[in-house]
Amino acid sequence: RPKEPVFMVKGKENSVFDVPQEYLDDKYKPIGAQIVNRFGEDANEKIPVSRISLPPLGDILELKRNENFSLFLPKHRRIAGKLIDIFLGMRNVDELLSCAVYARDRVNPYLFNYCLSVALLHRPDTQDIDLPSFISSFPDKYLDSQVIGEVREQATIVPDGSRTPIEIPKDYTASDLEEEHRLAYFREDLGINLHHWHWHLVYPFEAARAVVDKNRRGELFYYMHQQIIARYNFERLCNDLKRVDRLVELKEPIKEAYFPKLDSLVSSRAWPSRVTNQTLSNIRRETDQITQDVDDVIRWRDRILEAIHTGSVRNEQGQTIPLTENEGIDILGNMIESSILSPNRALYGDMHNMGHVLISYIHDPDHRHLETFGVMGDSATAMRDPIFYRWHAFIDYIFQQFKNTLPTYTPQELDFSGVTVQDVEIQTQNGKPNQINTFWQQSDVDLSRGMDFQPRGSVFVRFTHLQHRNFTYKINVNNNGNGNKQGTCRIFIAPKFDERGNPWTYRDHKNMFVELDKFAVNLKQGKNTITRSSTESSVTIPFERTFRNLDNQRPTGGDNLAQFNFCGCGWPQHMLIPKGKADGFPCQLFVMISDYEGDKINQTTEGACNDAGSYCGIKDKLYPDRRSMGYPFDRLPRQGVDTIQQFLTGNMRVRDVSIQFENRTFRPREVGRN
Ligand code: CUO
Repeated sequence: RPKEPVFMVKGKENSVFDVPQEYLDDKYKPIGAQIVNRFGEDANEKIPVSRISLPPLGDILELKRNENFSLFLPKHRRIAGKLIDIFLGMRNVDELLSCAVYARDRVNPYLFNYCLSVALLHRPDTQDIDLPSFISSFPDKYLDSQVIGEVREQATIVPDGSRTPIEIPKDYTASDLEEEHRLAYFREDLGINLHHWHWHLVYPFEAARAVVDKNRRGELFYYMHQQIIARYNFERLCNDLKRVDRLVELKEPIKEAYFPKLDSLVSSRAWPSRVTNQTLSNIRRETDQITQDVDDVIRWRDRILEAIHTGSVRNEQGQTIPLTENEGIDILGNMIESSILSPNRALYGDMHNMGHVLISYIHDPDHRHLETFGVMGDSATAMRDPIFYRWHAFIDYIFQQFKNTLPTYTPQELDFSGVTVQDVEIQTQNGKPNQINTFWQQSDVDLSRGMDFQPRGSVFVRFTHLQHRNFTYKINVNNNGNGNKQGTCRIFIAPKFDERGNPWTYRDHKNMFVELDKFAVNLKQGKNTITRSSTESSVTIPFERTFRNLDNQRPTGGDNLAQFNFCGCGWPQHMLIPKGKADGFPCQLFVMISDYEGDKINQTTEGACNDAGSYCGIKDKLYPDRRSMGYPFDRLPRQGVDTIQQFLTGNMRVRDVSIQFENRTFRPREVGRN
């Protein structure tokens, strides 16, 4: 049973809450004192919990403590919304603590953790409270169930100080007989799954309006997932697989199988698997209060496509809202996902979310086997499954349909008069120019916060992940204008050839460009040399932040803590660069300096977490770039442009680079150790 700490109190890991007797669950009331004694043995502090008038939890308790919890299920979303409101409604931190302690012992642990996390992210008075890393609260959502068993065994038998890291095998969910398994290192990467969970925590689609309605959140839903598909396709080409097929025939058998080999510590049940060639069915599951036909999804798709091709949507009042060049994509993002900001959920439905639900119940659509949902039903686990990418490729196709209706960018719009990118080079210490080196690396993560065992102490697991050598971009820019200029440097990378080994046409190539970095530059008159390290990327967060789980990993100073929670969102730095190939994978690096006049947002981002803004935005701020997300690759090319070379204006440059993969595993970094 996970222990999901109610609050992480810095330096107070050996503390217990002094819980008022009436807060205890009925079954524990008679033995309340014994419980306190048992868990208080090695406590060095009892944290007082004030008595407040306790809120009725009502139907929040309908989700039993040993069930699984999914935000994609309308019933679960509804009760989550209620619990978040309860937590947000507490008048001060003291009341919140008291309420959380009371709810903790009654409410489903996943539901509790999610709602408290959302509340802590959004309450002004909890900005300095640290959210524990989700992997240390719920390791069962990320790790092979056999490893969890070994962790428990080691924690019980081996004294703290003599424990050695437990190694997670690199290939545990399938063998190479399954060609999709070539991508397991990407799909099952801990950092990627943590990013995805965190993104959806920061951008919930249902909660109080003030929580959901963040700047351009619909557009960011489109762009962050478009980039996931671009990155996945890039990895597929590196592994001799073609781009992912979108899931377009919803009534045909699905050939991709997936056996997650995860056990839920909360339900003590295995996450369901999917065998090959299963077919989606209509869902009738009374306990989950859900009835959903596959045909509904098809109808929603057609209505959404109609809106795209007529250029407007109909809202609930019957008014017509145009899908404009700038805001249309944001409306569509909210409509397709859907979020409570959708202009009309009755008409355009809940397409993307219900796709997750239909797929996640494919093995037991009418609950006759009493099975819960598969990994597609949870944002913490969905990216493990190959079907995730087929579903999101379908979703992205619809967004692209809209983008294809927009006017193309003219050379005048794209250009930055007087500014010429002369050259760009990738430099690695002691390495070949324009070559990026990738390899395997092992790292250790402490799981002890999510496991309830005596005696306490750290238990590390060791996992193997992709990694690359840090490198530097060196960009030579000429500013022939009068005086200094400000620009935004936009760096992308894409494979040079398609899956047949042919050069791309621009129409396809543009969707393959993966954002690597974006940053403001000051250009003095004349020649400029810009150098930028790969570790500064605007899409990633450092390894330590993805896996932050010990206090010594935290940034120092109270001011930084507010940023810290939000900043758990970010693509993991170790996955910035796709795997490449042993004999070098040919790519094209793209650099553009756009005119800051067209990019700028008047705001300060001082003190706010702003280092993973490209996929995550910036906490409590506007999205830090005025252009459409994905610019300049978000639209069809102008007439006459068939290749990336023809697309370029003077302020852009493309350079051939290669990603060289070395099939070697480097020794562990000791993450989270003193
Ligand atoms: Cu992130 Cu489908 O939205 O999982």
